[in-house]
Amino acid sequence: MGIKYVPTICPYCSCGCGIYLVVKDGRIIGVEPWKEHPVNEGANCPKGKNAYEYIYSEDRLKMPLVRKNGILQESSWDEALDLVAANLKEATPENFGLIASCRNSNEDAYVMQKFARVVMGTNNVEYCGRLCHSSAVAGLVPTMGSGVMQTSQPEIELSDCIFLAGVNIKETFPLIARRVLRAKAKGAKVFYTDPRNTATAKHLADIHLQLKSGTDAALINAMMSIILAEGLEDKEFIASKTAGFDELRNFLSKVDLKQAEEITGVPLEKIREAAITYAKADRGCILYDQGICQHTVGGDNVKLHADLALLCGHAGKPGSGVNSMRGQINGEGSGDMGCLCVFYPGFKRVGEETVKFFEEAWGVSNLPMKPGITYIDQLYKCGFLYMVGGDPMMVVPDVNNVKKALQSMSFIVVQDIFLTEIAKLAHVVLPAATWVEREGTHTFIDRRVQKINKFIDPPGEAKPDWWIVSQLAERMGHKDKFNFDSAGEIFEEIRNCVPQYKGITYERLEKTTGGIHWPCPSEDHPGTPTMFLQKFGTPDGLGHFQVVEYKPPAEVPDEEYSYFLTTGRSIFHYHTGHMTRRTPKLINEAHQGFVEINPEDAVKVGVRDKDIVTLETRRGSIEAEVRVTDEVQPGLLFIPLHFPDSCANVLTNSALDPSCKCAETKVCAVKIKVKQ
Ligand SMILES: Nc1nc2c(c(=O)[nH]1)N[C@H]1C(S)=C(S)[C@@H](COP(=O)(O)OP(=O)(O)OC[C@H]3O[C@@H](n4cnc5c(=O)[nH]c(N)nc54)[C@H](O)[C@@H]3O)O[C@H]1N2
Ligand SMILES: Nc1nc2c(c(=O)[nH]1)N[C@H]1C(S)=C(S)[C@@H](COP(=O)(O)OP(=O)(O)OC[C@H]3O[C@@H](n4cnc5c(=O)[nH]c(N)nc54)[C@H](O)[C@@H]3O)O[C@H]1N2
Ligand code: SF4
Ligand SMILES: [Mo]
Repeated sequence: MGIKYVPTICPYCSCGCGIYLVVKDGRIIGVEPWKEHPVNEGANCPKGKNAYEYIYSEDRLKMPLVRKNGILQESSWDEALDLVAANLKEATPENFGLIASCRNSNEDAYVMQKFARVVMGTNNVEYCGRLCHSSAVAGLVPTMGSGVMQTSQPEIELSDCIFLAGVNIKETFPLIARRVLRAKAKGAKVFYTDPRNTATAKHLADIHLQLKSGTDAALINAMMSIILAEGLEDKEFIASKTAGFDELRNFLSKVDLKQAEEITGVPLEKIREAAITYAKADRGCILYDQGICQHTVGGDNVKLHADLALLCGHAGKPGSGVNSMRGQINGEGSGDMGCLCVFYPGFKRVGEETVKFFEEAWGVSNLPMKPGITYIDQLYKCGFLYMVGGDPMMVVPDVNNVKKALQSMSFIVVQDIFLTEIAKLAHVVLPAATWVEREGTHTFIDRRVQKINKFIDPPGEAKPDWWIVSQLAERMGHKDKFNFDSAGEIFEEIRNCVPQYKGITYERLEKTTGGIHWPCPSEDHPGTPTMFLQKFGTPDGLGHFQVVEYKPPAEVPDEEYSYFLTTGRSIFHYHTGHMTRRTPKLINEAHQGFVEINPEDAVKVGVRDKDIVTLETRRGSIEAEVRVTDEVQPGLLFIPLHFPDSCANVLTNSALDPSCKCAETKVCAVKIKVKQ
């Protein structure tokens, strides 16, 4: 057999870049650029350039594992699935939880939630979007009617003022950073909020508002108050397209700008410059991410950014809006498919009408009517857990406590491609096929649905996620509702239940490079790159202003824990690092955990580059290598979340945002000392 160049999509972040994989004798041997792909036009970040290597890692799971005499041992599929089915039959709708994966295709995710609802009779089905973009729903549904990205990636280039709110885009969405650079080349101004002086601050921002951790609300209220004082609000837009302005104006008239300067630590002149630049822009575009979300006030922060856009009329046009940057390859799709405890597929909220719709669509009765419990609650409250492609032993705050909760569960089944930290605690581990070892669709950041084809075989007996869960459903007496022979059959069922996907077919996707943006109501509809062109998605079609006061984080430094700690990402690694740490070129760039500390603080603590320090919070302690850098401001430390040996989430605070149950992983108080 000769060499084939197979077009596909990068498996990591939600940009959805095209790549060619070079395949020889059924094995991938390289990555080549795909120049015609509209998302990235042949460019890729280091992860995309090395996209496939992890799938050939020696330690890929190849057979199911069953715990016998305390040890996980290889078994047949029949033995493993019978055991899981027998255990799950003991669970009740209240004490069973299923956490689906952002690695799942839409087809996988759809079958997962159907399993939870039809077979287990529960809405306890979630995915990692809860730790990530749940605040988009809490903040954008009341203000604009939907938590999705509002403009498409290419349209960002049309903007003349881009506000990067808590998104280190240069490292986390490198191919969108390229769009920002192109907009800048045409004259756009870029401002950026982040307590760290990141690559984004250095390479993209014209104005860096280097605020203190967790003070975004004070900053945005100050910006809005300046815009009103200068008379720069968009009066016509406010009058015709919004509601609730008078309450907001009253509240803003009392904002004390000097106090805002003190709270945020940002000079007032800089706040003023950013506010005026944004207000005067023709198309202001807010791109936001975890820097404003992972807080006890994440939902409130999102509301405030929506207020700012409404005040200046920056929504409902290409290259504008308040854009939630869902980060995972299927971060949008797993939510669209209903892997959320309050939403059935198509964001149909749990309730009588929705249940009636799905009972008819699926030909079943008694679907659960009561909202389920969220990701972190499932870990603490359920006795039976089905964990698919994700690792709460690394990504959920206060890992020491998570471990205790998991160890006290009656039964855990993990479905992954590697023996992850949570898999090590499981009773049964099921081996999954990766993204190019099965067929399916994914929905990327700008609601762009793209199809990924199978072109290599999975190792050993690894199987597609949808196949595994369908087999389980069959063993639990529901074969007729899970009788799927292919991903294509599942997609047809999705099209029937999810109106936003109605007009998207496999055939259309095969013919379209770069996919189709939902909503796409019919097969002759071109898809919808920009949301809210005519009106907002709220019941009355108006944008609704919200009044939000600044509240400090749940935990701030004191005498004993005297530094702020924040956590996040590096360009070379992906979350748990289970995939990127198995990629030689990426692990060479960053091979172990580290803590960033400002040069002034390094002198105070008495540490130098590469020293090992102990970091301690009220939850636990870890060791990490020191990196002395001006990327963090004095008083702030930063740790990436990618390394189990210096696990950031041993330290983080499990305080939750009451509006969406997202955890405050962006700020807590920490102590640093030289390792004894
Ligand atoms: N390389 C890489 N890329 C990724 C991922 C990855 O793991 N690795 N993950 C993907 C996913 S799922 C997601 S959700 C996105 C996340 O993308 P980002 O949100 O960009 O990633 P983070 O590094 O978590 O956080 C962004 C910034 O928030 C800042 N920050 C901390 N506290 C505050 C605050 O109080 N206010 C403000 N304004 N900023 C603050 C941090 O200093 C950090 O630089 O990335 C996606 N892309
Ligand atoms: N402290 C702190 N914590 C955080 C964050 C933070 O910024 N700071 N960010 C949060 C955010 S935004 C997110 S999105 C989460 C991410 O949290 P997770 O989703 O748990 O992290 P990933 O590394 O993306 O997990 C992917 C898993 O899927 C497996 N996998 C890969 N392909 C497949 C497949 O085809 N099928 C199956 N079944 N498994 C597969 C991988 O081996 C890996 O275990 O972390 C959250 N936690
Ligand atoms: S930007 Fe995202 S999708 Fe594009 S190559 Fe990098 S990781 Fe892959
Ligand atoms: Mo995320």
